[in-house]
Amino acid sequence: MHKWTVNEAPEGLKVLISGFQSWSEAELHPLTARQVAPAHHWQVEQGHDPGFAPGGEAGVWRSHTVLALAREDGSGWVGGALDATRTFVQWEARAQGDHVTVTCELEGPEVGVLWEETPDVIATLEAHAARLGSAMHARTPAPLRVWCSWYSYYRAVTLDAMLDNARLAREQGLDFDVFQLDDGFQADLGDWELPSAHFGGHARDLPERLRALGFTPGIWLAPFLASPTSQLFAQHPDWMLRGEDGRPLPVGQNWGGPYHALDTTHPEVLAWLRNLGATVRGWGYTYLKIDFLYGASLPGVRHDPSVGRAQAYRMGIEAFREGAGPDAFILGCGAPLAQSIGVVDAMRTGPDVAPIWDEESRRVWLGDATGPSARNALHTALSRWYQSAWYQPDPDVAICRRELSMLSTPEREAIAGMLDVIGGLRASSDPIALLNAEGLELLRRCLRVSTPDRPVSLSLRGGAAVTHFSRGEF
Ligand code: 9PG
Repeated sequence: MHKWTVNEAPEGLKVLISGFQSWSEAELHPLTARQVAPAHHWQVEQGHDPGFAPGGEAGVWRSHTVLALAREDGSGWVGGALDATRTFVQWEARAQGDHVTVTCELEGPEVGVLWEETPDVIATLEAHAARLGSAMHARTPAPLRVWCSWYSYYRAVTLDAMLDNARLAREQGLDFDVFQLDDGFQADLGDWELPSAHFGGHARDLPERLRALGFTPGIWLAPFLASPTSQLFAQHPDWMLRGEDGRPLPVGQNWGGPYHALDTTHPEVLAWLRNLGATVRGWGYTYLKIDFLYGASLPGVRHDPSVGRAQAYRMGIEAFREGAGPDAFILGCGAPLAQSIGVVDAMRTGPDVAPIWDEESRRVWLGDATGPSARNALHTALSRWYQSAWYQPDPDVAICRRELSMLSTPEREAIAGMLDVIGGLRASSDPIALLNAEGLELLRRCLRVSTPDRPVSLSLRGGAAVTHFSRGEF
C-alpha cells in the first residue's frame, strides 16, 4: 500500500473520482461530503466494486485508477497509474482534521503509481491518462454514429423493427454508420445462438439486409453472463464463477432474477469465448457491443486461484477479441475501465441514459448514482473526459423524440450539448417514425462528430461541485 499526507484543510478541496466500471459514479464533489453507498447488495454488484465499495463515511472517497484533489484555483494533486492491465489500482482520500490522507492499494501484480502536486489538475490528469493510454496501447479509432435498438424497443426488439428503422433512416438521409441490435434477440443469457420467441427470425438473418441498406451491422452480447435457466448453465455448471460456498455466484439481478458469470480462468471458457467472438463475426457483425463485463472481474472462487480478478477479466476480453478478430469494432459496456484499454475500441463511460432527467429517489435516498437517467449519464461521462486517451468514449444515446419520453426541450438539448463536448460515439435509439421535424433536426445535430473538449475549471458553486467545459455548462 502507498500512503501520502496532504497538509491542507479538507474544507477547501474538491475530489474528482471515477468508479470501478462504466456505470459507476464519476463526479467532482466537495471532499468533506459523503460518497454515496448503495443500500442493496445487488446495487453493489451491478454498479460498484464489491472488493472496494464506497465507504459512505463523510470525507472518505474511493476511486479506481485515478483520483484528484483540487483547490478552487485549479491547483491540487493527481494520482495515477503506469499500468492497469492485470491490476486494480484503488485510491482513497480521507479528510482528517487539518490534513488529508491518501492511500493507493494494488490488487494484482505490482505497477508504478504516481501522486503529484500540480498547479493545473486538469492538465496533469490528462497527462496521466495519456501516459496510461499509450503504455497500454489504447485503440482510439474514429468515432462511429450508431442506431441502437435498446432505448425504445428494449427486450421487445424484432427483426422487422430493425429493418423498418434502417429503411427510414436511409430515406431520411440520417448519417448512421452502424445499426446495432441490442438485448432481446436471444433465447436466454448465454444461449446466443438460439433466437427468442418474439424476435421473428435469427440474428444471423440481419447483417446482409443491413449492409444492403448501407449500414454496418452491430450486435449486443453479454459474453461473460449465464442465466440459471440457460442451456449454457445446464451444460457447464463447472464454468461459473463461484462463491466461498462452492455454488455459482449470483452477480446481479436483472432479466427477472439473479444471473451468473463465467470463470474466465477456465481454459474451456476461454475457448468458448473465442468461438463466440468468431461466431458473431461469421454471422456478419463487425460492430460488437459487449456488455455486463464486470461479471468476470468480481471477487470469487476461480478454477485457477493463482490468477487475480483483474487478470481474469483481461483474459476473458482478450479471448473474445481473438475470436472476433483485430478489425472488429468492440464497444465495452458495464466494464472495468482501465483494464479494458488496448482491447476495446470504445467504452461506455457512464450509466444508461433514460427518457427521464433524474431518478432522485434512487440516487439520493438509495445512495446509488449508477441508475439509468439522463442526469447520471451526462454527469458521469463528462467527469471522465480525460478517458478519451484510453478508448473512444461512448456517453450513450441522445433522445430526440418527444413521445415516450419525459425529457423537456432543454433537457434534450443538454444531452446534445454533452455529446458535442465529449466528441466520442454518437448514438440514438429513437424510432425514426416517431421523430417530427424538430426531432429530426436535433438528431442530425447529435450525429455531427466533434473533437473532445477540455474542461476549463473544476469548481464549487453553492456547495455543489461542477465541471465547467469551454462550450457549455451542465
Ligand atoms: C441491455 C442493456 C443495454 C444498455 C446497457 C445495459 O443494473 N442493471 O440491472 C442494468 C440493466 C441494464 C443495463 C444496465 C444495468 O443496461 O448499458 O445499453 O444494452 O444493458 O440489457
